[in-house]
Amino acid sequence: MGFSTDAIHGGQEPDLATGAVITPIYQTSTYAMEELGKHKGYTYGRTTNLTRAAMEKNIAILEKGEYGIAFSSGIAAVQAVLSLLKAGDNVIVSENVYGGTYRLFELVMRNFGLDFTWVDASNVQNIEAAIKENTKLVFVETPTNPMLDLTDLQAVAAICKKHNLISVTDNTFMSPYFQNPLTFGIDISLHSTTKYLNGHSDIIGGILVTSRKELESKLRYYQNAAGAVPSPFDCWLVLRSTKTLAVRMERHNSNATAFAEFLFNSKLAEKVYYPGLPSHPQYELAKKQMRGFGGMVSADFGTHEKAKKILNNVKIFTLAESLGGVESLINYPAVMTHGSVPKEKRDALGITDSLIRFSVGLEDIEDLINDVKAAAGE
Ligand code: P1T
Repeated sequence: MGFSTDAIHGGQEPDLATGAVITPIYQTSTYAMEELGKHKGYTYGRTTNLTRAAMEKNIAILEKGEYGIAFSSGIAAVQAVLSLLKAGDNVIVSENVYGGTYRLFELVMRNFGLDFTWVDASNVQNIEAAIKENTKLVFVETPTNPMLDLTDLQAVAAICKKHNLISVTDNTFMSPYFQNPLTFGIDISLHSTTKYLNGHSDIIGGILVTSRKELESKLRYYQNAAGAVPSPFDCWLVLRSTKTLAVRMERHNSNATAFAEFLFNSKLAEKVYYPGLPSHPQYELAKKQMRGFGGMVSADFGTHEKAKKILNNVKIFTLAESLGGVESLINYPAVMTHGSVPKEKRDALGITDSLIRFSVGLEDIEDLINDVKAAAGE
C-alpha cells in the first residue's frame, strides 16, 4: 500500500462492538473478567489499551516495522531504550542530539553506571573508532537537533551488525514520511510523537518501532513495568493526526525549502542549515536516505543582538519550545532546547548565541518570510 493509504487505514479496523469507523477512545483503567483467569485479552489499562494498540500498529506500519511500543513522552521512549542495557555498558551517541536527550544521558543515567561516548556521527568512522569492549548500543539522531547534521544510516546499521550492537535512530525530525531507518537495517526507530506525528501541538508522546521480536518483548515488558504510558485520548489524537501526515509533511517540506532559500539568498543570515540546500555538506546523503528534507531550518545571524531582535519581534512565528506542529515556532537553542548542554560543547557544535531554529509550519510562505524580514527590520 502507499503511505497515505497505510496512514489512513493501517492498524484500524471498524470497532468490533459497533462498527464505528473511527477507533474509539477506550477511556478505561481496567477491564471486567468473566471469571478468575478468564478475560478478553485486556486486563489493566497500563498493560493494554485498544486505542493505544491501534496507534502503535499504525505508526509501526508507517515506519515499515512490525511493532510499536508507545510512551508518555519522547524522552520516556529514549529512557526505555536504555532499559535494554545494564550498569557498566557503554553507548555511542551522536554528539549533537536534542538537549533533553543529552541531559537524560549525561546528568541522570550516568549516575546509574551507564557510560556515554559522544562522537561526530556525520563521519561514521568516528562511531567504529569509538567502539569499546563494553559498547552495547549506538544512538544517532539524523538530522540532528538543531544543527541538521546527517548520519549515514546504512553505514551505521552495517557497523552495528558487524560488532553485534543495538542500533537506534531518533527519527523525530523526518517522521516516517521522509525517512524509514529500519529499511536501512537500523534496529529501533524512535519518535517524539509530540512533533510531526501528532502535528497539532496538543499532546506529549513518544514511540519506539522495531521488527526484532526479542527487542519488542523487552521493551513491551518495560513499558508495563515502568509505566510511562500515553493516555487513550492522546493515542487517539495521534491516530487522528497520522491520517494527514503525508499532506502536512509535503507542505512543511515545500515551505521550509522556500524559507531556507530565502534566508540563504537574502544574506539576512550568515549561515543557513537545511539538508535541502545544495550548500549543505551532506546534501547527497540527504537525497539518498531521505525522501524530503523536512520542516526544520536553523540559521546563524552573526550577532546575539540581531538574533534577539528577530526572536522578540516576529508576529506569526511563536517563540516557544517544540516543533513539528501546523503553526510555525521559533526557538533559541542556546538557552531553550539546549540549555542543559555546557557552553563549550554548544559552541563546538555551532549552537552559538546567534543561532535561531525555525520550525516552519503550514502557513502561507509569503507571510512567514515577510514576518522574519519585518522582525529583522528589513
Ligand atoms: O518532548 P518529548 O516528547 O519528550 O520528546 C523529546 C525529544 C526527542 N527527540 C527529539 C529529536 C526531540 O526534538 C525531542 C523534543 N524536542 C523539543 C521539545 C524541541 O523543541 O526540540
